[in-house]
Amino acid sequence: MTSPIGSPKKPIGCEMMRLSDSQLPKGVEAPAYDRNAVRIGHVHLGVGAFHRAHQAVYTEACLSAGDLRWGILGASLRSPQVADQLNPQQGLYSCLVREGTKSRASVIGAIQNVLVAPENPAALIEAMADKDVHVVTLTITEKGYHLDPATGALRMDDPAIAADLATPHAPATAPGLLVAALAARKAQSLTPFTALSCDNLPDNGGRLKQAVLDFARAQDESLADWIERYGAFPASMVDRIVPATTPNDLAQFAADFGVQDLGLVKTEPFSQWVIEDHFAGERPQWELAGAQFTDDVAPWEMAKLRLLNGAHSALAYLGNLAGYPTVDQAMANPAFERFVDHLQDEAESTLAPPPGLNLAAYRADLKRRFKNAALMHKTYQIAMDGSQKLPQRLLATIASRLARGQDFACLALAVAGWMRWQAGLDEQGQPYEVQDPYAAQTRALYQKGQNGFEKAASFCSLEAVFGPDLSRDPRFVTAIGAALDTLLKEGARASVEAWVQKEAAL
Ligand code: CS2
Repeated sequence: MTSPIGSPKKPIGCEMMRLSDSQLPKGVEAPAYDRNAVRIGHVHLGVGAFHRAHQAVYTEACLSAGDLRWGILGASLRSPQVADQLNPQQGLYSCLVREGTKSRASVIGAIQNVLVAPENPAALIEAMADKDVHVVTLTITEKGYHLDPATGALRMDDPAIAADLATPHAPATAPGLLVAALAARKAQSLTPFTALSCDNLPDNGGRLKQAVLDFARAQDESLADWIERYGAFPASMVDRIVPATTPNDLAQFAADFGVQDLGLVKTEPFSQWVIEDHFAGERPQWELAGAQFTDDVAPWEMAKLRLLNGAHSALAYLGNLAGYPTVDQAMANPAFERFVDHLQDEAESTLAPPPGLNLAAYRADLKRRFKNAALMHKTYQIAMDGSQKLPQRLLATIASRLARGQDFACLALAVAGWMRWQAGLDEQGQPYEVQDPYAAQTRALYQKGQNGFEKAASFCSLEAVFGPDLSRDPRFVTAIGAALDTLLKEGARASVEAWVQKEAAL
């Protein structure tokens, strides 16, 4: 259904019914297949908004096409929030696709049930060890892999991993849960499931494989050998902008459609999934919803991380500091739009796009997507976990440019924006929370040094983020120092505007 996004038509009473099989929003596309006949064939770890607007929508297309083997069992690895939202709605939720004044909702039925792993890890392990489950997808965010950024190996000294190794039957981490389920499959003489990472990381399949094999090897060599031989960890590139659902979104949906949907997700029309064609067994026909299967995901992933996510992180730090709460608001300042163009020029020069990827068209599309005001995508949301995001989004691009002797002025200002963000105080002196696993360390690093150069030098010593090469490269440290110094003296908006003016005068 297409309807203009209007103001609430009626106040929301507490008597409003929850979305359910018998209480569907009027005029909205809903599952036409028999949900009672659906079997669980796909487990997903990290059943947040992104999964619900992305992989679950692809799986929904398979169910709608009549292949009822692929119902999803969702799992939350931390909080019961999503289970509380979806289970009372029999797993149903609406996916609201918004652009400009247009909005189209559909009810997704692919998720059958949501488990909360910490409440009952054994139930989740048992579910993943079921013979009908062939695919486990994951969106556990960058930090969910517990890998050492320098060596790429599983961090055995990480407290969560150490705890799981001590109690392998009640694991809490994704590697621990996957290995326990794979061990249970081996014990039943089943084949492994395919473990498919859907996180924004280069070589996400390789990273997941490393985490799982390292964990398994620490426990049982023969189990690790079996996983290595028969398992599959395809890489994948996922792309869809899915801002966190807000209380306003929920209220607006209830007013527009007359039902309360606490599992609502909002997203954009664009969606892409490029998957390495390497599976251990059967898989859903996700191509029915447009997924692309390929031998080599890496160039797709690199283009997306450096062009989309790199620009996103730049807009998050510089835009938020400049006083723009959302991406589209930052993009409405022509200087920020121009700055993003230049940052993407710097990034594009480091890419070797795969056949089928037209970078000019992709970038034009990105501009439109970033300007989608209906999404209200918060810069603060994107700013989270920067220490985990910076390496693949901005730093690898800088390393490539340095290796060719090229400058990286825009990328440098973006990295300086991240450093400035770690202060936890905006340019008006208002505090905000820096949500990042390294927040305590980066705050301390920010306090060191009197000016931008000294502060940048102190940050660059953080090898877990910058890696040994950039950390010690004076060209890098000096360029970031100069950018941070300008940022501290002029502020984010003036720094971006001045940079654009200087560039235009060249
Ligand atoms: C964003 C991504 O929050 C972030 O870090 O850059 O979630 C981005 O919206 C997606 O990768 C788009 O596919």
